[in-house]
Amino acid sequence: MAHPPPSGSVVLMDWYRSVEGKGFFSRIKRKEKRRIFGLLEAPPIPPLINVDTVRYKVFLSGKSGVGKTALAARLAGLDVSSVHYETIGIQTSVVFWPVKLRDSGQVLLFRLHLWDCGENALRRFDHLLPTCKEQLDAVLFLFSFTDHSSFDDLPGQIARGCDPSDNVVKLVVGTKFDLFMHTDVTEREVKAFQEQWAVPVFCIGGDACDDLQNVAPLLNTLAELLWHQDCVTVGAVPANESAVGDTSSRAGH
Ligand SMILES: Nc1nc2c(ncn2[C@@H]2O[C@H](COP(=O)(O)OP(=O)(O)OP(=O)(O)O)[C@@H](O)[C@H]2O)c(=O)[nH]1
Ligand SMILES: [Mg+2]
Repeated sequence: MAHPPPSGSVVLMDWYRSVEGKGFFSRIKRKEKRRIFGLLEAPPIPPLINVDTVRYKVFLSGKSGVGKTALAARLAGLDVSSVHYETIGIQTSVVFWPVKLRDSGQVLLFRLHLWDCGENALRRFDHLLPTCKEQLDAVLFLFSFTDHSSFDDLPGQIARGCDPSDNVVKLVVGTKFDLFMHTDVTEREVKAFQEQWAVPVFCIGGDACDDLQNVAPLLNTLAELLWHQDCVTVGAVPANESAVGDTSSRAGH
């Protein structure tokens, strides 16, 4: 994977708060909550508005109970179950997320197809992981702040989840950040991991109310990395044009 570009260098991170941004986000909302989109559905965009839709497949990886299904629900703006129901196969969902590119001012509608597979099902059925990895664009590697073994497992997860030569975008998400009384992973460890692996790390937790600002840093960064990766693939920007160091600013969101 190419080095991640500095945060906010490709997409406008706060655009969703602007008057123009709110107009676009109203297309993915209904009565102030996010709309649920089926696999064949898309937000209604009037024909005169010039917006391209770009499609990506995103896989959620992590130990059972780490919070993959909860994260998928959070990203889609849905309620999160407070009970752990093991996901018994592959569950997919669609998240639409508009962004504005910094350089061209073009608005892109990201269609993120999230693939969430129960970890125990993955171990039981060998064909599931290859299916999840087929034509994959990005992986969200999850660990839980309340379970150090899930953090220790990250390098193994990254090795299993993608091949070194692929162009898959990688992002790490630390869940249960709200359970600080039970935290088992220190910020110093997270920072050291970020520096060693040059992968952005996001901290997630708390009420999953459908507030865009809860998910905007993660979804904007995911969109930014996916778009940058595509530009590198077609040769529009050099692979290592940008710095790696900026990733540290992302932890703590
Ligand atoms: N407090 C808190 N609880 C969380 C968070 N994320 C997930 N949980 C809880 O953790 C439990 C497990 O979450 P799931 O999303 O079902 O776990 P999973 O990774 O999908 O597990 P499998 O489907 O078995 O692989 C549930 O009770 C969630 O409510 C979080 O950020 N904070
Ligand atoms: Mg699950």
